[in-house]
Amino acid sequence: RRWTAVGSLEEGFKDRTVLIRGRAQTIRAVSKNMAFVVVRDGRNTVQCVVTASEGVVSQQMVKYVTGINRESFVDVEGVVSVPENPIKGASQQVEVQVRKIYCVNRSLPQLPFNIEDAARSETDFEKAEQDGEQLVRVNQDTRLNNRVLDMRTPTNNAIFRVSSQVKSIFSQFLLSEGFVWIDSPKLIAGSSEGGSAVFKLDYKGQPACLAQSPQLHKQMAICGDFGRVFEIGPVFRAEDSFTHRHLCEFTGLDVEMEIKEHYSEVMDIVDRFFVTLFDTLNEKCKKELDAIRRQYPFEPLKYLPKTLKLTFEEGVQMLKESGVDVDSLGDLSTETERKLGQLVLEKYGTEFYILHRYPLAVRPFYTMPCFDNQAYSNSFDVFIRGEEIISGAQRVHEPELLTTRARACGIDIKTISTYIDSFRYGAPPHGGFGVGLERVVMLFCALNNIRKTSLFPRDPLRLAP
Ligand code: ATP
Ligand code: AMO
Repeated sequence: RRWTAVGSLEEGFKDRTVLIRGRAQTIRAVSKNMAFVVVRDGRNTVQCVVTASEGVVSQQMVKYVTGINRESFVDVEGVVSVPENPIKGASQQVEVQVRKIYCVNRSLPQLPFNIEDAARSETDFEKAEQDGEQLVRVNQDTRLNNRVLDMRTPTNNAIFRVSSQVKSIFSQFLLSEGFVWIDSPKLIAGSSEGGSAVFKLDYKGQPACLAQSPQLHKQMAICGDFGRVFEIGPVFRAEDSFTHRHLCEFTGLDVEMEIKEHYSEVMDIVDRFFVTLFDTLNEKCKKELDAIRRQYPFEPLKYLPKTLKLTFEEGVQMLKESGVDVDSLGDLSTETERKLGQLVLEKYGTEFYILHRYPLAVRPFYTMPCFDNQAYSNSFDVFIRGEEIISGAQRVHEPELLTTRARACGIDIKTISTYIDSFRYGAPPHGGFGVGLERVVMLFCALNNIRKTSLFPRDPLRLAP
């Protein structure tokens, strides 16, 4: 039997008999002789009309159709027709005049929420209010508690297709630049980043933790002479507070590479990768971005063909000139980062930029101090719409300095001794960076919460589904 995808149904199919499979999104009885079923297949929907007519469709069949539960899987055989008026509530502008319909698998009669309700935009709510109509709002917890249903909205379908593209473009770009795709362990003896945000566990009687990043092992792969490596993998952070941009588990896109002369070689990869990423997403994911925009409107990201680089000192200067009080050797708060994002946009016309030469005191122990001024470091953060998506740096490749720096940052040397030892047989100068996948998708699409771009988000209160 030949199956037709709902998304391909168009006027050219007029009078053809087609067989489609999808979910019964809505079922509406008009009379005992007529019912409408909107069938959804992925992101696309088509209106199917069931009309009782002698010898073709019985009244009994119309009754059967009205008894199908929403979200059940159905097979529909019917003839394509083109109505005179535009069809509201379906993506395809043709109808299917049903000849046969089978329920392949039933959904429960009561849904936690309707897919159309979960797919509404603010504009829909405003319009309904003007029309004196009452629409149902589906809150985030209800959605996340029933994530499988929530995934069925066109917006969510599109978000995770964009996310898939980001990983694909990332790996293709790096492979073409001679990087080797590695996998590092997630069960490790000591914390990777330091600090308290680490999940501790028992490893057959030994204390262990879940990797806070592939940091130590990606650097060890460089000591093993791979030259340039990258990884796509889970990153665990025992965050203990709620924000719109922190998860307890996220997907890290990590890069590490030998440096010949300067950490700008690493920033050059960031620049070229992200310009390629944004260009490709805008070109290849047009449909997905439009679908996301229909529910959550956003302006396309403003970026330059060559990424803007500012030093931390220049950033601090811009903030001070605009009247913001900042510590020139401290970290930037979330709010100050946002403010700087606005200032950069006004002055340089970009919402994507690199801020480098951070104060050493606010960076992890493995960060290389600046050669000309030890108060600063060969490090950088990268921002989209005023929020951080990347941290990166040149690393300390000299074992004695690395030990001193780790001790100074309060790290128990015993737990990272194999890491430090790997620098004792000659290590090349190197650097790299880590990107948070969920943040990139969230900020590229100007979404307001990282839980929207994580398929099954993990936060301090959520471990299921
Ligand atoms: P990274 O870990 O790469 O630095 P980040 O976005 O968590 O990424 P931080 O440097 O840790 O950035 O923090 C930047 C700012 O974000 C902090 O000054 C603080 O205001 C805020 N912040 C960080 N972590 C949390 C958290 N768990 N809860 C609330 N706010 C946080
Ligand atoms: P950092 O800790 O800055 O650096 O993490 C890198 C990037 O990961 C993302 N990120 C997060 N995303 C979601 N939830 C979180 N809790 C979270 N924390 C961080 C951000 C951040 O920019 N080893 C270094 C990278 C390196 O230097 O190579 C590191 O992990 O987008």
